[in-house]
Amino acid sequence: MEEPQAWVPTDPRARASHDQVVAGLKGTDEGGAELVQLLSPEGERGGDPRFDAYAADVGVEELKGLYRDMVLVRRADREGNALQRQGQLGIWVPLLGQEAAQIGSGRAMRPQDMAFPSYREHGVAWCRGVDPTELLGIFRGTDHGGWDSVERRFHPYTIVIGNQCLNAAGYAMGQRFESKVGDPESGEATICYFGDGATSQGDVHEGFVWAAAYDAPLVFFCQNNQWAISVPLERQTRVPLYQRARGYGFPGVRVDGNDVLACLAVTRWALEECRTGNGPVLIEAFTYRMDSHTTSDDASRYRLADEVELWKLKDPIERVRVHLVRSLGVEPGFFSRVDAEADELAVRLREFCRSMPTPGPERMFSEVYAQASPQVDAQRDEYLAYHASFSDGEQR
Ligand SMILES: Cc1ncc(C[n+]2csc(CCOP(=O)(O)OP(=O)(O)O)c2C)c(N)n1
Ligand SMILES: [Mg+2]
Repeated sequence: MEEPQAWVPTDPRARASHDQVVAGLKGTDEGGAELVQLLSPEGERGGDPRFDAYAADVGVEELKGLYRDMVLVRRADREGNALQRQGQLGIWVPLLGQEAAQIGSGRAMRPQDMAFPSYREHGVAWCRGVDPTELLGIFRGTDHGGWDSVERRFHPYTIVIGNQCLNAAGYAMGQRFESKVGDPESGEATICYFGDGATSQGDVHEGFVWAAAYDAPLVFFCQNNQWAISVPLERQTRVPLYQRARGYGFPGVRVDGNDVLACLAVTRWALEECRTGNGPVLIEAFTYRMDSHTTSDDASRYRLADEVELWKLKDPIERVRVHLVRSLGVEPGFFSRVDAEADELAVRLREFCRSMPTPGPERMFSEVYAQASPQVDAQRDEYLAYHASFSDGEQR
């Protein structure tokens, strides 16, 4: 009698290969000897001779502020996920696990600095004063992000992988050409966010080359969350990503991306370098995406649960909470108040999302250009006439 055959998926992407599993595990190492860390996963404060000065002013109140930022941003993120599951959003891109990288670097910016995000930077948006409700339209498919990118100094989200590195390089070159670089107080700098997978894109390479050739005041902030959807870090590079900067002629630093204090200090240093004319700089924030790539992805198909469990022990929020309680004697009342604030934010987000108006068919034409365009106006009129031609008047 024949042995029953094991079920083999016809689509090879349906199951992680042996190589992928091994590569995924290798991607979870500790970050190496050069990792900059000021707060250990156990909540113990360490030191770093190069970067200590950049966190010296962070006392208990400032640390409480960073903790609050991370808790609120995580809550907004979890609500985004839930709203997608409830059918209120088309998709959500979770930041779970990357709160420290985003809040630390986001709070390092000065008002005059400019930021170019990818699509996962909800924490950086928060630091730039973009309310989480303003992100919802992107994921509900009703707008491309409602904020004024010039006023907030925060560019629209970029979905095309790595493309924002070119936009940021051009912007930072402009800052240099317009002599906005040099003064340690009023000088300007730009920060550009991208992922580990993006480093394999030509746009990122070109951004590195142009920024270096023109001494642009640009901090390249790579959140290495170990995965580019189902592709592990080992498929992107043979050397740690921060070491790539050397080949372009500028410094690269690897920071513990789950350590908000270290991310704040290293990014302050990098922005100062850029502001005073010593840019560009590459920061690799060594972190982990604890959720799936998006709500359309199922990470359990390509990575082991053990890996996620390992990274939960390095949770960026928990280590700050432990430090605040054990070393700085912060009372439980503070944590309850932050939790209550997170609950209020969640209610506000849900109510806002459910009451968002559905735009009419003219909406997709109304903000293509800043000024009226006869071509777009003609396309709009034709489209509206087509809609009006349905006898039941329904928009299709
Ligand atoms: C130019 C381009 N190619 C492919 C995609 C599809 N895509 C979306 S996200 C992604 C992976 C990006 O990984 P990474 O840069 O590590 O960022 P992460 O999502 O992990 O933050 C890919 C390939 C895209 N959006 N743009
Ligand atoms: Mg990634």
